[in-house]
Amino acid sequence: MAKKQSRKPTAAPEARRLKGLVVKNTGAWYTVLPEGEEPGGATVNCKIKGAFRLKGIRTTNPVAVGDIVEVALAADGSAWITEIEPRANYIIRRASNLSKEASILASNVDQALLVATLKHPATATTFIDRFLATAEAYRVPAVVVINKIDLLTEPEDRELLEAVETLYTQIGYRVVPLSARTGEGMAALRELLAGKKSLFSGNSGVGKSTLINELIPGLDLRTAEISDIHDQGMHTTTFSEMFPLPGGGWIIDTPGVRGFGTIEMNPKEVSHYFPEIFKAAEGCRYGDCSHTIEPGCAVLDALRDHRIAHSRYASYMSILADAAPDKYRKPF
Ligand SMILES: Nc1nc2c(ncn2[C@@H]2O[C@H](COP(=O)(O)OP(=O)(O)OP(=O)(O)O)[C@@H](O)[C@H]2O)c(=O)[nH]1
Ligand SMILES: [Mg+2]
Ligand SMILES: [Zn+2]
Repeated sequence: MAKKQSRKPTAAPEARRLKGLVVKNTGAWYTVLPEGEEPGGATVNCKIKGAFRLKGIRTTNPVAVGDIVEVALAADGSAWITEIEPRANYIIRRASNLSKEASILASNVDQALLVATLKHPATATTFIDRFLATAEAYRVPAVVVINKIDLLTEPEDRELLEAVETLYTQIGYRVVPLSARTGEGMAALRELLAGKKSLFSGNSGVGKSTLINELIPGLDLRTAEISDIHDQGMHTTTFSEMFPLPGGGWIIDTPGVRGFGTIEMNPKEVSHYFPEIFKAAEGCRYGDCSHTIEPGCAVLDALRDHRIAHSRYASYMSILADAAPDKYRKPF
């Protein structure tokens, strides 16, 4: 006897799934650009479900701008990130040297640009070096952008700019001095960014959002004058967001940061993230030389001969002291 085909009860609507790129992180929710959608096209706002953890590190944002994620769309219109694809790379920053909490600035980037200024505000060299060392640790190519060169009107300002340029260029970093205000140097920046996914990071008030407004016509990111009293930015940008560049490529604007606590590093590794110190260390008498007090230390020799800059060595010591506070002391 033929079995009578019973009609299936209407199943609860299956959650639809999609894959996409996280282009914005407000802390409360994430904006995802679905695969196949043009950059700048329609996006989906998502929450997260489940525990996403990086091995051994507590992060304030388990999902980061730049992540490729899987999203489940429910019938009621809500959307959840359910999975993150393995990241090609990422950059993490600890809120401070003592803090255990870290945040992922962005993932899957081609390069990380540190936007610095020599005046209004003046970026500390330790801040630059901590950023560069972190980028080295994550093998993300880093570039030093020096904005607001229109303010460098005094001869001694120009000398400082030249010294900073020479210092970082000699180590092997690309340095791009420019002014978002006058447009000087902007062509070099455009060339550097074309077709790439670039993270913009730096202190508050250095002009990250202003630069991005210049690069993307029609974009009107909020910017703000720096405080006269403290000569510091006002923390105008409050979340990370990725914008498509006309002609291809992406830029990630991030909130300005005060300090740059490096990720926990093994004290033995710290010198690996200072290319010129690492290179000089080949000549040290002892293989496990910490370059602090050892006899026959080629790094200390180079420091004495000014082949290694004091500011860089001070930054090295400061990260080393973070890595092993009971063994090493901060230089300042
Ligand atoms: N003189 C001069 N001022 C600039 C230049 N670029 C930006 N500024 C000014 O610097 C101030 C801060 O710029 P923002 O773009 O808000 O800085 P930001 O880095 O995005 O700051 P946060 O979002 O707080 O991290 C604004 O008043 C800008 O007009 C420049 O090249 N020259
Ligand atoms: Mg900003
Ligand atoms: Zn040494």
